[in-house]
Amino acid sequence: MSLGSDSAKAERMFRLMDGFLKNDSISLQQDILRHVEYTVARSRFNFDDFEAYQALAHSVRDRLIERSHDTQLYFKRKDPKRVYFLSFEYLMGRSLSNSVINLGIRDQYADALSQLGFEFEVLAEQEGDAALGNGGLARLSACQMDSMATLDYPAWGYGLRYEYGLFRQVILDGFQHEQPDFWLNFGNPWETERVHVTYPVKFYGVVEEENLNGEKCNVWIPGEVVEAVAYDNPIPGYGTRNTITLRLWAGKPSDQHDMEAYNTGDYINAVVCRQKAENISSVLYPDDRSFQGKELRLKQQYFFVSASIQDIIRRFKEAHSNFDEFPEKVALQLNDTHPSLAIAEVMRVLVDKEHLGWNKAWDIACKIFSFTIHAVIAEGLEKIPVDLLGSLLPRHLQIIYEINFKFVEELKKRIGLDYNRLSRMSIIEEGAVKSIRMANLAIVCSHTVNGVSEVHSELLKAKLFKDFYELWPQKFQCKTNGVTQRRWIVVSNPSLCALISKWLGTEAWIRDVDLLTGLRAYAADPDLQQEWMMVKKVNKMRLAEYIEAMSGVKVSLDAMFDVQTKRIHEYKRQLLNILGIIHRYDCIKNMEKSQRSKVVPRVCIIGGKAAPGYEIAKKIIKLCHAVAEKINNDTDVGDLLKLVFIPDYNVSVAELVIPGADLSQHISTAGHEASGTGSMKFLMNGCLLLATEDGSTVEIVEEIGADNLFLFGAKIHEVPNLREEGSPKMPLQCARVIRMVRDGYFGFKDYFESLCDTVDGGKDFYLVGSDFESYLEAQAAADKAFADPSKWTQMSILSTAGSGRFSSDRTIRDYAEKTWGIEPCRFPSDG
Ligand code: B1H
Repeated sequence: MSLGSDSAKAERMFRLMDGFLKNDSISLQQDILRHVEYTVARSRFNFDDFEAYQALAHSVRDRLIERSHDTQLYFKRKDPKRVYFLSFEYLMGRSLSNSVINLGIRDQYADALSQLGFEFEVLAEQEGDAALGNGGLARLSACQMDSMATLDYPAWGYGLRYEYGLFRQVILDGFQHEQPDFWLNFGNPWETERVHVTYPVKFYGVVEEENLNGEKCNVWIPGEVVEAVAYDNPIPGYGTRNTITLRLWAGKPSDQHDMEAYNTGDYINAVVCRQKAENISSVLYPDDRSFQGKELRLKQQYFFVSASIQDIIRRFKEAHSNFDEFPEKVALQLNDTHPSLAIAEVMRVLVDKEHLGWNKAWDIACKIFSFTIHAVIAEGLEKIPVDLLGSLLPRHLQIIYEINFKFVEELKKRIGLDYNRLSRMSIIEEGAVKSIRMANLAIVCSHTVNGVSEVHSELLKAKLFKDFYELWPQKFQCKTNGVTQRRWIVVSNPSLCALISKWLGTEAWIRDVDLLTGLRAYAADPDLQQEWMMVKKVNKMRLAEYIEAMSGVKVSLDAMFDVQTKRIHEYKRQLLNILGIIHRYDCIKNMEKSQRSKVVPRVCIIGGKAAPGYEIAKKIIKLCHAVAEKINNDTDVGDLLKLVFIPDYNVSVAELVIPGADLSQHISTAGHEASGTGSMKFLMNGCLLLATEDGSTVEIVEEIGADNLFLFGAKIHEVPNLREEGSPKMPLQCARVIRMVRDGYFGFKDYFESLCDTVDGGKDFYLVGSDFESYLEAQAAADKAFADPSKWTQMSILSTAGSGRFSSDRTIRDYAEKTWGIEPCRFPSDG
């Protein structure tokens, strides 16, 4: 039965459904027990915390499903233009707390649970992390989904349902080891498998020309077919009934897979082959830096793109028969180049299947795609070897050649026969390995191309894509990243959330984050400062307990908690941080005892994963542990300095660490961090930043003023010259700490040699040596400010107050208005 067209009936159904699930305490308790008994299949008289969590999650899920049905039905009736967000990665973390907060029934659930003898917080801890992504890019997708739902945009997220998420990091003897993250082991209560939403995805084979009613057309005869099955994950908005969907695709064997094999008697082999289909979505690639022309990766990309495009076109066709209307109803956002095969796929469907003709199809494609670039350097851009693409997707290769041919012809008319420029701009890169430049493909087809911070967007125009910018200046935009205050304040820092609402006299900032500026008026108020410090203390206590449980190190709450948590990369310069810590240790050791009382005690916290094949990054982790071992066991230094490495940093660990940080470091070599989003989360939580003027930090400075954070280091434009100068800039202090490492002061002398070489081996590519002095000065300034609690707290309040611009609500509104051309479509109820 479809209600789409009969509005009176639909209204009635909405009203009836509203009554299905009640949110009073007794109903919630009954609901949870019902799920214990019938869903989890445990006796309601005997179940543990994990089973209680499962029942609770299913009870919440019911409410999410109801809302998501209402939302979809409403969208269907209104038929607004929708945006489809294509991302290869999502770091959703846990869903329970976020869901009940967005549904507005957290307190009701907490109350119901306590009546049953359970604590909400304890059950929430039972949930594992959904880690279907690597780092910033993936968490950004998750934050943006939250904003799209909250702002009532008719949006869908599409991605891959990896069975193994990002590896678990285990530290043994200070070395990183990777373990598989089979996150679906105990089931995933949030997702719904849509067995009826499946699409065949084809691979390999040949393209044949056929005659269709007197016209030539290309027919792709595939060599392999895999079925894509949809798994829907509800994304509830805050303060609205709207609940949108993140649809993730999983591979399933197709009945068309290889029917012949069954008939030839090789039954066992045929079954084994079928099983292979599931491998496509089995594992996330754990490297967020180097792309490799791997077949499985390309298969994953096409698999997810093809299923998504089929789904989008099916939905369009349900309500429309004329593809001229496609751009009025569909916007497709490419989150980096990873999904950019979608361009060739849309062309293939429109030309080969819908027989629209090339020009018309291209005209449509150019109106629907927009493209976000997250890369900073040319080496970070994806290139797919032509041979690989040709064998896996022969028709797509033809289409890309055709797009390129037409583009280059057009280009010649515009710029003449400047062969250097033509070859730079071509989608095809000639050379030892002939490849497809996916970014060029995406730029040529997209109506809008954006960077993720102001400096990054400028850099794209001035360097990476200068040729394209000169050709199409109107295409280039800036969409500075943002993070959701729902996850990063309301969920993860409830005490700060309550304090902010108390002083602002409203909770409206949770949907309208600009209201946070209202805190500025009270930044010097001693009462607020007192309460603010208390909140920080409570969060530090929570973090200290976690640190002790994880590493056995007891830390003092009076010390400054100085945090650097993010993926481990040379450009992010965790090495600079560790060398700075060695310097601090060295200074304390060589200090007159009487001077030590002036030292501001520090707990240095580092956390993050290194890509499994990234040797230098793994050595940085080991160095951190080796230095920690030395310092933490030095009773002479005691609480003046501690260093801890937090293992397996992920979204839920971040939720614990960020609220407890006093200071956080964002110290990439200038010009290397496209944006950085961790800094925004720390900023919202009143943590002071120690940072280089890179990525979005430049805009953070504009919002909170240079006086409220600790800046240091070379500026972007100075970096090339400094690189030329090389190691003569190495200051004595840096040479000394490197010497200590080289001499085996922390053990593992030989092992650390190549790591030291990166700094004093003559290149110092990431300018660890040349920024060292300025880094120490910034650290000294942080110490001085921390010694004055009132000043520090004022800076902390001003950090939170100035963080509004870095909400993903702002980013998403900007995309919706300036890029996608979509409008809110809010289900008519109070939420
Ligand atoms: C960012 C990536 C990335 N930039 C390749 N590029 C990947 C590249 O699996 N892969 O192949 C995965 C991720 N991620 C980050 O995006 C930037 O480094 C950050 O500066 C930025 O804040 C973030 C979000 O825009």
